[in-house]
This record gives sequence, C-alpha cells and structure tokens, in this order.
Amino acid sequence: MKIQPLSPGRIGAEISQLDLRATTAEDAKRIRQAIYEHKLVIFHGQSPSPEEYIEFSRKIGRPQVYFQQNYHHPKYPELFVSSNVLEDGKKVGVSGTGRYWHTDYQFFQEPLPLVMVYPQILPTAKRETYFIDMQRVYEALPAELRALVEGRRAIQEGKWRYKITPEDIDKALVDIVAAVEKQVPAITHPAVIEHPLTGRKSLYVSSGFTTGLEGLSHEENRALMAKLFAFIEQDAHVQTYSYQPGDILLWENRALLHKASDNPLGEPSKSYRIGIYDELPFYKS
Ligand code: 7UC
Ligand code: FE
Repeated sequence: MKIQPLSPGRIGAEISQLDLRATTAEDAKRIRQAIYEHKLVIFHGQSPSPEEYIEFSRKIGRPQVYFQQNYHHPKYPELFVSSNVLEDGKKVGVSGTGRYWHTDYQFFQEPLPLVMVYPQILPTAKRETYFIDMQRVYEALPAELRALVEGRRAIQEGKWRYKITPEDIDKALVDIVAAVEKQVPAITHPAVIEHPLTGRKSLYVSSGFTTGLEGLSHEENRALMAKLFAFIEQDAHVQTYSYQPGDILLWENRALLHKASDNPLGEPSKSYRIGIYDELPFYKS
C-alpha cells in the first residue's frame, strides 16, 4: 500500500497498491492516519461488492445507518443511496442529494466524522464532488470575521433540506415542516471546532445547514452569514474532484465542506455512501 499526497496546495492523497477487499488491520490504521493528515483519501480501480464495501468500512470504523429509511439500499441499510435510476421499476434511494455546501450530519449532536462515497453509475457530462478545506479557511479568516465567530455556537438545522416523500402527498407544508422539526430539532455546535487528534481548528459552519450564531439577532445573523459564506465559498477555496469509474473517496467531515455536482442532462447517476464513526469525539470540548 502506497500513500501519495496530491500536488502541494491540493487537498488529499491517493492510496494505491491496495485492493480494498484485502485491507489488513495495519492498512486500516495507516488509512485512518492518512485521513487525519490529508483530510481526503482517494482509491482508484476498486470494485468491491456492496458486502465487501461495507466490510471495508467496518475496518475503518463503525458504519452508520442513516436516520431516514427512504435513503437506504433495500438490502443494505448502511448504504445511503443517491440515485435517479429505477430498479425493477422501483425508486431506490433519493436523487440529487447534497448539492449544497455542507458536512454530513452537521445538524445532529453527533456529526459523522468520516464519509465514503463509491459511485455505481457515473453520468458522462459531469460527476464531481467539490471540497473546501475549513482548517485553511479558519486560518485565512479576516480578523473581523474571526472575532465574531470565536467562542460562539452556531445553529444547525436539517429541516430545510428535507426531501418530500410519497407519504407527504396531501399533507400541508406547515404539517410536514412541524413533523420534520420534531425529528431533527435545531441544535448547536461550536462555530470553531478543534480536531480531537491533531488539535487543528476548523470553522464549522456551512450554508447548507447553518442558519446563524446563537445570541445574535435575526438581522445580525443575516448579515454575518452572508459575509461568512461569501468568504468560505470563494472560488480560490474550492477544489473539484472528477470521478473515474472504480474510484472510492473517503474524507473527514471535521475538516472539509463538500458539495455534489448537479446533473445538467439528467443522465443516470447512482452512488453508495457510507457514513463512518471513528470512535473519537467529533471535536475537543
Ligand atoms: O438529501 C440530502 O441532501 C441529504 C441531507 C439532508 N443529509 C445528508 C447528511 O448526512 O447530512
Ligand atoms: Fe454530503
């Protein structure tokens, strides 16, 4: 197994000379270290079956089962399926997930430390994931913005990203929103988090899930969030990853924001995601 950082200034490292199906405990340990160091690791030319893919995730940590069943693979609940492809005439998973800046499970008390994505069907026009390194963003934050976020808690809300399901037909929006709010009430996390192992600080907010800072007025939050997200999402901070068949990506949610590309031609697209708990606290408290 070989670990090769991408060119300087780029997020991530490629891991080669390893068939994921044959990962040893020693390999798994080195992979975890590489994730904490490089934030993103990339495997090429892989073809594990769903069982083998889940088996690999168990060597890295504890695979999660997503809180909403409509995202699950019908046979393997650990697989979060993002797909627009009917199987046996039936809808499987949810299409067009995560096309906004976010980190997974940011709106839960226990966010997902690691996330792995294994595309099954790649559209031809575009199949990309975009990343922003929030440790670097924190370090580059203008003093005026840093002073506003430091020591504050950020409010995280999942409800605005809820996807309508067939069961929602004939329901009023107000009732759908109330039910979702009950399931995923707004929570808070520190706006700046410290990595439990490396101690590095990241700015832990995203335009996908963060609606404001605790203790600020609605107007103050509107102005501050607009400034913060404009700074975070500037082109110079964005790194694009374009998938090749056989790629598997595994990254750390503590340090990176991500966003899925759109599918402009509506081509078939399908991927299997596994969220993984690494059994470390998400941040130092
Ligand atoms: O459909 C989606 O964009 C899924 C999103 C609401 N949650 C992903 C996650 O793990 O936070
Ligand atoms: Fe995501």
